[in-house]
Amino acid sequence: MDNPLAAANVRTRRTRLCGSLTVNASFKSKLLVLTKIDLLPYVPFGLDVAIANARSIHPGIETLQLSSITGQGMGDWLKWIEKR
Ligand SMILES: Nc1nc2c(ncn2[C@@H]2O[C@H](COP(=O)(O)OP(=O)(O)O)[C@@H](O)[C@H]2O)c(=O)[nH]1
Ligand SMILES: [Mg+2]
Repeated sequence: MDNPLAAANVRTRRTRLCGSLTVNASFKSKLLVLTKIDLLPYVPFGLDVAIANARSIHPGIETLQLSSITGQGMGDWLKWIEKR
């Protein structure tokens, strides 16, 4: 696809219920933060597909998975910010 933002409007493989995920993965973005990761067991969201789609647009993009409920990923996120 010519337009990376159009290409970023991805649909996960797992279900249509999830709708489309608009990945803000323009070529300037350095990090894709996937939030509310604790909900993954309960919602039909294709995490691997979403990341693969983001990387297909922006191969170098870093990703982090966060949860403010469990704290998963928070330390890594703070480190990411501190590096900059
Ligand atoms: N399960 C879960 N809920 C969250 C998390 N972070 C925020 N929420 C809840 O999601 C709702 C929206 O929160 P907000 O911070 O505005 O997130 P946004 O949806 O990204 O705008 C609120 O009810 C929050 O308590 C998370 O990591 N896990
Ligand atoms: Mg909000």
